Amino acid sequence: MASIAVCPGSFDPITNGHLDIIQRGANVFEKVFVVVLKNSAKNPLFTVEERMELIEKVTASLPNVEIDSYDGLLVDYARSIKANAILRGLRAVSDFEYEMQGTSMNRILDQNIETFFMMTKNQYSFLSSSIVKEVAKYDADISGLVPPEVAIALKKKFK
Ligand code: COD
Repeated sequence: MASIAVCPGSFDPITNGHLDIIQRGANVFEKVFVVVLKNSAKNPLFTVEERMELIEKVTASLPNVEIDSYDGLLVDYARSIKANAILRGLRAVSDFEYEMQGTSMNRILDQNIETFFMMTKNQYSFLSSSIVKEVAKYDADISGLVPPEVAIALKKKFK
C-alpha cells in the first residue's frame, strides 16, 4: 500500500518549524500533501493563495511534496487523494489537548486514516506562526525562524 500523508494546517505563514516537519515527513512517507485548511478559530493574515505560494517556494526542492488547499473537512480531503495518514507536529504539552481533540474527532469521522505525530526539534519548540507575526509587526529580526521568502512577505504585509 502506498503511504500517502496529508500534512494539514493554517500555515499563516509557514515557519521553519512547519518546514522541518514537512521535510522529515517527506523522508518517511512516499508522498506528502501539504494542505492549507480553514481553522475556524483563527483569523488569517495571508490569503490561501499567498500561503500556498509561500509553501510552494520553500518546499520546491522536495520532489514528493505537493501543495494544495481545501475548503471542508480534513478527512474528506484525505479521502479525495487516497491518503492513509495525517501528519502533525507536536511542540509542547500545550499542543497535546488540542491535537487529542482533533485526532479523536477525525477518527470518529474516518477510522481508516491514522494520525502520526512528529516531535519538533528543540530549537523550534517555542515557534508558531502567531509569535512570528507578533514580532514581525514590530520589524524585529525573524531570520532563523522563517525561510527568507516568508520574512520578505511578512515585511511587505506590515509595511
Ligand atoms: N514545530 C513543530 N510543529 C509545528 C510547529 C513547530 N514549531 N509549529 C506548528 N507545528 C505543527 C502544528 O502542531 C500542526 O500539527 C501543524 O504544524 C500545522 O500548524 P498550524 O498552526 O499552521 O495549523 P492548525 O493547527 O491551525 O491546523 C488546524 C487545521 C486547519 C488542520 C484544522 O482546523 C482542520 O482540520 N480544519 C478543517 C476542518 C476539520 O476537518 N475539522 C475537524 C478536525 S479539527
